[in-house]
Amino acid sequence: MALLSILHYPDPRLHKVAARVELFDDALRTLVRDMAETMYAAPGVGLAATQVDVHKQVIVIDVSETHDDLKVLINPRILSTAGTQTCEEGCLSVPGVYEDVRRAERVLVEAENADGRTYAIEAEGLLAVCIQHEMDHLKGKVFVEHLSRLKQMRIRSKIEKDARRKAA
Ligand code: K1U
Ligand code: ZN
Repeated sequence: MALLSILHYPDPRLHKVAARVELFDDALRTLVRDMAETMYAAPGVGLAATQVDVHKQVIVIDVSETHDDLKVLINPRILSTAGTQTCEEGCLSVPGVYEDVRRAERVLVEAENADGRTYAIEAEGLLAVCIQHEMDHLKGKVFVEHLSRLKQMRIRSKIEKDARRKAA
């Protein structure tokens, strides 16, 4: 297994649109294992392949406290949504930034697992938020892009300031 490097906003590679997975082979299963290891080590509750510079529709999520409920979503598609919720989100690609984002409260999602079997997940609460956040990554969208222009400008200045401080 291997820890993968996570791209940091505003890296333009975070805006690439991920391609559908057509081949469910050992290379895909290795990617899934490495992504899960990277997510748990970060630590985080989700990770999209885009964030590790692999532009395929692959997501790993585990919102359990015990790290024993890994969900693998390949080629995810939302079948239906209900309600709205506002939840504070973070992102491993935007370290140190936490902001409220409004999303659907419940989602019904269909996806393939690492063996290519199609299954459905009905999610609510943090799992629903996390699925929507990670699906945004696959479309090239980072959560800060849900915020106002002013907030985005403040976040960019904070990131630039942090980078200057780190380089000094
Ligand atoms: O996409 C990512 O960068 C992962 C992100 C997922 C997420 C979290 C919260 C709301 C929406 C999406 C994270 O995992 S950020 C880190 C985090 O939330 C966390 C870290 C350790 C323990 C619990 C949560
Ligand atoms: Zn993220």
